[in-house]
Formats: sequence, C-alpha cells, structure tokens
Amino acid sequence: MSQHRYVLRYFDIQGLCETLRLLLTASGVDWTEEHPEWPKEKTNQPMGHLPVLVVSNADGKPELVLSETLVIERYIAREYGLLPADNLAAARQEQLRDQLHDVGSTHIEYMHSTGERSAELVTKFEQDATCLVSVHVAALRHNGNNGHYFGDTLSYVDLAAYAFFKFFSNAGPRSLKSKIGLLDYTRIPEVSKLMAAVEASSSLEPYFTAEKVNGPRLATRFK
Ligand SMILES: N[C@@H](CCC(=O)N[C@@H](CS)C(=O)NCC(=O)O)C(=O)O
Repeated sequence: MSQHRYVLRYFDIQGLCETLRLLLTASGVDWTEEHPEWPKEKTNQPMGHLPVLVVSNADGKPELVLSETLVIERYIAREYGLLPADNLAAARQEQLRDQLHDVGSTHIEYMHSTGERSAELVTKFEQDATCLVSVHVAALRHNGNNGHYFGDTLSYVDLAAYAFFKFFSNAGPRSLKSKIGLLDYTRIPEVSKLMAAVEASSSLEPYFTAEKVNGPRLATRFK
C-alpha cells in the first residue's frame, strides 16, 4: 500500500482531470477530491489554476502541492507502475498521451473562440483528429488489437485514451459537432475494444461504481 495520501483539487467536471481520476483509482491509493470555491481560492493555488494535487505522507502531513495536469499524471503513473521505468518505453506512451492532450486543447480553445480563429480551429481539429485516429489505431493493432496499447495490462495511455474518447462521445458543441464524429469510438473497432478492456478492469471498479451513483460529470462548462 502507498505511503502517500492524495487530495485532488479541481472543478466538478471532467475537464482536464478524468485521466488523473482514472490513474488515482487504478493505482488503488488513498485519494479524495475537493472542489475549491472559485475564484476565491485562486490565489491559494501555487500556479493560480487547477488541477492541483496535494501529496501528504501517511500521517496526513502535506509534502508537496503539485500543479500541471500532465506532470501530475506522470508522477502518479510512474509512482504506481502505470508507466514503465524504461525511458524509451515510457516515451512511447507519453507521445500518444500528448497527442490526445493537444487535440483536447484545440477543442477547449475552440470553445472560447470566435470568427476567423474559430474557423481555423475547426480545420485544425479535423486534421489533428484524423491523424490521431490513424496513429492510435496503428498502435493498438501493433500490440495485437487486444484492447491495450502496450502488453496485456492497463497502462497510462490506456487510461488517457479512455478518458479522451469518452469525453468526445458526449454531444459536441456548435459546429465542431460535425467534426467530433471523427472520434466516435463506436465506429473504430480497435478503440471500442480498448474502451471495453478499460471498463472491465477490476482496479477501476470504484470509478465506474461512483459514476453510476453520482452520474457522469458534465463534459464541459463552456456551452
Ligand atoms: N497548464 C495547466 C492549465 C490549467 C488550467 O487552465 N486550468 C483551468 C481549468 S481547466 C483553470 O484553473 N481555470 C481557472 C482559472 O485559471 O482561474 C494544466 O495543464 O494543468
């Protein structure tokens, strides 16, 4: 069992945090979530934004208050064996994860954009999402199309991809909606298999049980 306890601070939405929630659950660590009052609590965060992970020792004494989504994810994934110790093997996962993050970021930027920039982002989303699907399908096939990206167990990129495709399976906003169909995993057999494998993981049972009890989180606030 872990020496550490964790508090995840974020808003009560999927947003940037669903991969992290999956990682913390799959790791079987002691973690809870808090939703700070915003913007009242903004200046109390080390970098002025969320997510933040408070890492405490077994006695509950805070050791580190960590910011930046991808850094937090990798700290947890490395700590609990969801990223391999070998740097090259880890980099293979991280490049796939960053590609997912980039397409997600384009979507977020699109939600705040108007006019010409908005049209540019629709084109960018289409190009990048098309590339992403071909890269991820190739990676899943390369691993024997067994529902995992690497080997035959759950890993960091499995969880990140699960969160990503689940996010986009909710109805998309405005004109990006027509492009979001590119990421409809029910039409991509390799990704459907991944989604089923993640949902069948016993280590994630608390995550899926909580989702049933609490209902799925809102995909985004930016309507
Ligand atoms: N680079 C940061 C970005 C974090 C970020 O933009 N967080 C947003 C929520 S998704 C936030 O805190 N917004 C409220 C604010 O900045 O006041 C990360 O990846 O963690």
